[in-house]
Amino acid sequence: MPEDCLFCKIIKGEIPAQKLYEDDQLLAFWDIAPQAPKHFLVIPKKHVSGPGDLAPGDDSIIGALVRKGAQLGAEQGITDCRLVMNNGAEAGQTVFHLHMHVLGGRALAWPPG
Ligand code: IU
Repeated sequence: MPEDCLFCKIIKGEIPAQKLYEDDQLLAFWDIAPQAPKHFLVIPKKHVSGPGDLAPGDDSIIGALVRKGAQLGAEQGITDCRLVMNNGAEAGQTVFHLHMHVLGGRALAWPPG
């Protein structure tokens, strides 16, 4: 776990976040710069830098992440939502701790910019 990872610091409670859900494996919190009326992130507690850094043993984490993200979205009234992971800086990744965005509450354009 890198000392300077901001999401690891959120997990440890060293940086504040508006938490939506937490269990032993996952944490979900509202995005501080929402891009839609409802926008939260779901992250694994295990530090993985991004989708490209996943190992075969992490498959269950991703299953839980996607399933929980969709479930939380439905609970928040966005059954129709976008679940997205940016993989690498050119794809828009700015925090290098794996996270899935869950966005909804308005019509979302496709393709993204
Ligand atoms: P990205 O896919 O790496 O670009 O997404 C990172 C997101 O993390 C971005 O939407 C930020 O607004 C969000 N975020 C946050 O919600 N809380 C924080 O403390 C930090 C970033 I740092």
